[in-house]
Amino acid sequence: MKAETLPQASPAAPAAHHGHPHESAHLHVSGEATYVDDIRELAGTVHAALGLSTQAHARITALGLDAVRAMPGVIAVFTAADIPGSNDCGPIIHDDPILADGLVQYVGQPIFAVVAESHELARCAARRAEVAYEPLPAVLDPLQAKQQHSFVLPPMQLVRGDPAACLAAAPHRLAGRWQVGGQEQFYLEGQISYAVPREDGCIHLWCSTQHPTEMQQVVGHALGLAANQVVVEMRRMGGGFGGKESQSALFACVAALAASRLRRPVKLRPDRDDDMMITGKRHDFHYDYDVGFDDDGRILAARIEMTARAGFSADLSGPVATRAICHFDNAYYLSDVDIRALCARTNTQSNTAFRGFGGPQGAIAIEYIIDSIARELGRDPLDVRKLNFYGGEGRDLTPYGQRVEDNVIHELVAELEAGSAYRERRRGIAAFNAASPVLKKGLALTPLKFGISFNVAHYNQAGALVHVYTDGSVLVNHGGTEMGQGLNTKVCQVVANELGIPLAQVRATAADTSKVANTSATAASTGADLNGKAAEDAARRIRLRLAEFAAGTYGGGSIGADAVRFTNGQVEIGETVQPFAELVIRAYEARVQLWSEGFYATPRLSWDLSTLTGRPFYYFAYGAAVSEVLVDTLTGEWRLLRADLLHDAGNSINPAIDIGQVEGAFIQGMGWLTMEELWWNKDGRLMTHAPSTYKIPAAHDCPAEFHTRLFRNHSHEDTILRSKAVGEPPLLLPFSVLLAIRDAIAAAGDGRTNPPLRAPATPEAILDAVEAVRAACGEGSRP
Ligand code: MTE
Ligand code: LUZ
Ligand code: MOS
Repeated sequence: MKAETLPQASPAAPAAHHGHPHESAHLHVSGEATYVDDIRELAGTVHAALGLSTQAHARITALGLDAVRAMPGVIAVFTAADIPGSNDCGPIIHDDPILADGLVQYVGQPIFAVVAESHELARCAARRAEVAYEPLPAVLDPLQAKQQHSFVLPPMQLVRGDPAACLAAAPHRLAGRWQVGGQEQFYLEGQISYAVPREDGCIHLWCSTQHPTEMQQVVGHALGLAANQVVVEMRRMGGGFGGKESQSALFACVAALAASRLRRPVKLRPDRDDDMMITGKRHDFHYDYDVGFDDDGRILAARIEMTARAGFSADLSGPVATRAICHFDNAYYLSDVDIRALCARTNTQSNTAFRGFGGPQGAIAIEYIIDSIARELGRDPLDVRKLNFYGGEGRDLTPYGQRVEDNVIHELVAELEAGSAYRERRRGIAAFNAASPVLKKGLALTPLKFGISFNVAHYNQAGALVHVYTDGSVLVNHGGTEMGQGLNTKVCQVVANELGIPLAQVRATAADTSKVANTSATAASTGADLNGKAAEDAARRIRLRLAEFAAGTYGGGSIGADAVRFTNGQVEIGETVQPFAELVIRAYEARVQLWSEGFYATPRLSWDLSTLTGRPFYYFAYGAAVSEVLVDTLTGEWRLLRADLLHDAGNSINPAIDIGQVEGAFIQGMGWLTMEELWWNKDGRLMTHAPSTYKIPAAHDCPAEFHTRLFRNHSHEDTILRSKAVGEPPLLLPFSVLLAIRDAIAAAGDGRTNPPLRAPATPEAILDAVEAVRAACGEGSRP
């Protein structure tokens, strides 16, 4: 694989804007990194397993647990009746039972928990339950739910201008239906919670979660404890990808319930199959669209209704649908639009956050539409895209009323178009296809614009705690969680940069609700933006105190605190230079406070949920990708031959980590759009619940030619060190893979016929589309 990886920064390199290794890289590769299941178990630890519903929708008429209790090694069985507080772990709307109470709403829903001496014994015992059900009608298809007006939330709608009149007046119209599938988060470390009872009814919980504060709250509510009785600690996750934003809650509550009832440490670690059967995934989306455009392909009006599979409860479906609505525009100015989103209630897992959080599902719809417009008009899709970009007179207002003030999509796409030799390769591919009846190549360039901030304004805050010890070493704690994305590395870089000391002198500790309170989920890509700023604030307070002390002590009365410089581990006070550690010890002796808290709240945000208008995002991140594929039109198999990615991470805090995020998101999004397929049987049982039946991309799916670069940019806003969030936006880059496959399929016909290619574009979907194109173009186009 050819990848332009940046040379790794030496430890002596400046802390910020250099590709320092991930703070735990040496622990990851040696197996020493401690995940929750690696924490040495306390004496008396017992293990829980969950008993799951086998029915999609039913009343429980009898819950026979005697055989479970009778199993050797079983210590206790708990049901909803044992929960002293509220039987609910829903993040926003309280419709998520911890354990089903009389009613089951999907196959896989936990009904009871069994605690035994070992993990294996608990799992075996759980299967001995005899549950009698009275079946109820189950809805397994979101479009059927829509027909029945069965939603978990009221429909949402955003209208601007006069889309109906503009559609009627448009010279060209294109209407259709389309769909993209859901996606399992497939974190390598599954869900896990380990709860330990502490004195006076308190609980200490190690939980693999992106949201320690919410775990603290739901455990408190379930057990009837005050927040100050529950401590949640999270050193690192083996991936979260949104799947541990809210849905770590059920496991946290069950482990804590059992620990508090038994007064013993309890670990709950579902295996992969149970994890996939229980937890929600990315929402699959179903679209009905109607667009009007002119002869060049400029969109004059658009109407879209998006139906998302919410599953049996609301979970985060509301904010996911809102983000989908606010990303239907992607990088394009849409003057007259009608955008609707429906959260369909189905008797399946409750869908939740997944990298992009509805943004990808919103934006891919307009990309599919533009791709269709271009083929309809016989133009290169890139030209139609450029024509519709934000920019120019009066073309910078999003449908939700936020002005696009930091637009770089024109420059970014121009750079990628030239750097990837898009036009030459387009010609080469046309020549290849003319001579190749079975194997067809396809090419696509897709842009992205992604809004950064939680679309719930009050989540956009963070806190941090920085300790400077008397040897000059520094410990930072902040409200964010590490899931492999490099957040701790970046926060350490920020603190080192602020104090002017080598990165090696700064260490980050586990997220801990007893150190920084009332944290937000590490989500919406805001981890570094929020916690970096909070940590910078804390470090700055210490630096200012040190500067004042240094000026007073060494400045001879002539140097102000603001003239004291902190660089390279030294402190310069005019002509006097003190090693940082030396100044620290002197300051300690002078009784200067050497630790501080810090806080940050994102400015300039406003959002009116009733009208879906305001300024929900602090800024936008941009990017674009070119993908080239080779499709076998007889088997539906395909390969990604080359990908060129150009992504805007602002003035990146850590270019090496950010390139890793861009490449990872690209391949993960490619999996979503081309390989990963969720399939429920007619009884509503998810049949793709293990790696044996659910295919995620692997190393060999990376293209042989893989060029990833960061776009040279500075954030327009006062973001942390002028960087931009990078966690989720590049998940939109692989739109180019799907549309390159569609381009190749179109070449199997007359090139002007739009292949009806659904996502995921599995070989079956590809063959269906090839057949449809060939049928539409007549027998003549057969090889
Ligand atoms: N990268 C890794 N390695 N593991 C993850 O679980 N989650 C993604 C992204 N990158 C994830 C990841 C998601 S969904 C989000 S929202 C962001 O990281 C969260 O971290 P950040 O805000 O610190 O970027
Ligand atoms: N909004 C958002 C949210 O944009 N991203 C998120 O991850 C999120 N999570 C919870 C609530 N709103
Ligand atoms: Mo990411 S889906 O916001 O956890």
